[in-house]
Amino acid sequence: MLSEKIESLLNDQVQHEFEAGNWYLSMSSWAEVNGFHGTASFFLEQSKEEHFHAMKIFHYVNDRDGHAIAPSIAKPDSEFDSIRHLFERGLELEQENTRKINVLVEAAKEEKDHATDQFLQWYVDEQVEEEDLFRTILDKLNILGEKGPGLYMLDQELGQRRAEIPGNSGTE
Ligand code: OFO
Repeated sequence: MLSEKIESLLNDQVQHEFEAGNWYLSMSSWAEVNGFHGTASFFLEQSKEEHFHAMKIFHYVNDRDGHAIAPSIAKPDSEFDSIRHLFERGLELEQENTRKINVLVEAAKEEKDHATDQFLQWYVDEQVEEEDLFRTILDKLNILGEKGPGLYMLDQELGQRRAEIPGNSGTE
């Protein structure tokens, strides 16, 4: 059974994951209306992944005899300055999320909630990958440039990404 504190932190985390997903959905839309179809697909996949992360916690809370709460989700920005802006904001979101996961892990350890601690290790690893993904794309933007063929190539490459969700083929 979860303590009240852990249950509440996990429900907050459900909200954070959905909010990150909503930001990525908004970024996907901005990219699509600005003609960056590969980038739009990348962020749509990223949004699906955050939804998956949220639901994994949601089910975990109920499985541990808690009560998962469907959160209210803040409206993200809908306008962005550039492709770089999308990935810089994405990296910030991932860094914020890493901090929140770390707070949760600390709380689980303090309460000697070994099951939650172990459950969260998947998220600890995932955050390392997610931050690295965004940093790598920002590095590529620096190398390839933000216009012309370089940007076109990067957009094409971004379109290849598929969310890491069991059973996801990436097709709609
Ligand atoms: Fe849920 O990993 Fe990104 O934020």
